[in-house]
Amino acid sequence: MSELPSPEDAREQFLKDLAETESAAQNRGGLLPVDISNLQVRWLGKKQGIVTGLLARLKDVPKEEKARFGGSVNSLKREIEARLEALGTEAERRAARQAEEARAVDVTLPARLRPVGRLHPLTVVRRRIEAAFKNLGYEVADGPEIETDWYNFESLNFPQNHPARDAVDTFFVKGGGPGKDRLLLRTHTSPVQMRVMERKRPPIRILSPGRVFRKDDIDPRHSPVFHQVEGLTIDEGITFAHLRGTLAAFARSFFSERAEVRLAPTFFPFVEPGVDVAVSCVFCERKGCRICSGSGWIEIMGAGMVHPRVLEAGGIDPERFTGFAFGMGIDRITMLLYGIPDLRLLFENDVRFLDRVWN
Ligand code: 2NL
Repeated sequence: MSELPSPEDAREQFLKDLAETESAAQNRGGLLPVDISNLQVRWLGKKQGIVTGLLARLKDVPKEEKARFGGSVNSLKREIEARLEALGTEAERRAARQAEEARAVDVTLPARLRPVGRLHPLTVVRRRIEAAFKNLGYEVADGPEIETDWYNFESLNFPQNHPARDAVDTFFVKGGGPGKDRLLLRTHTSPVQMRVMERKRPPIRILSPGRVFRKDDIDPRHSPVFHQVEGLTIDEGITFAHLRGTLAAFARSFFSERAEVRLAPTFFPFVEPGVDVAVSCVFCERKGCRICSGSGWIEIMGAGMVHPRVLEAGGIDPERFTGFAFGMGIDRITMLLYGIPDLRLLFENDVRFLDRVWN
């Protein structure tokens, strides 16, 4: 207690303390509430406050000085309270203004650029295929990825013992019924076309792009998830010539004005006859190169005249109507067009791959 100053010295000290606090606060724009509360604790605090200490010493002051000493300390206390009160109000306002300014938007700042996404190469190719067929009058149709055995196999004339029906090739899903009602992940998009046949009378011209599933081990050319586009045309008087003309028109619009198609007989359960479709190599114009393995031709799809039993399963009279269908793998065509060496790049979603410009 003995180190306490006289009320007069205390007043000088307070003014000095205040001046120092103010000058320290200058680079923050002035006194803030925290400075005021620090001063309050230092000078008026109940435990360590200097003025509080002076008041406590009143009892030790000789009788004849008590009145003068007490008066001085009290007036010092009121002066400090008044100063801190006024400065406190100012500090509160200053703090509120600073918070407001911190929230304000600086319209002169450059905009934060959002990274721009791109279309996936499979999307680019699918849309180009769709565009080519839309020009020929086709409409895009959609359907479920979980299908029944009926729509995926039975109605499409796949025999009971066809290898595609084997659990080795197909993902079966729990919860379906027995036989035709068994549930599975579609192995091609043909079921979409079966469903269209059921509800729509010819003429039918549809395209069914989509994700399909086979139980394959993953390697540079295989994936359990891949993509397909199938197409279907049904009307009175549709012949194999329409099939050939349509696929040739597609090849010219999708690959090159000079592209030619070559058909070779093959077997698919849902068509008769069936053909493998090759396009003249767009890279070497049939001279033979690395991409077409020197043959000048690239196999891009399968096709054929819709089997009468498939028309019948779709509720369409095969005596009156005929049709053709085709199917191609989007992934393979995408890899071919862009020189993508590994199918897995299409599914891993590595931004260094996706950020390339695909068009
Ligand atoms: C291929 C072969 C093909 C079909 C798909 C089809 C669909 C119906 C009826 C008849 Cl609803 N056929 N689709 C026909 C022949 C071949 O695809 O290699 N796809 C990647």
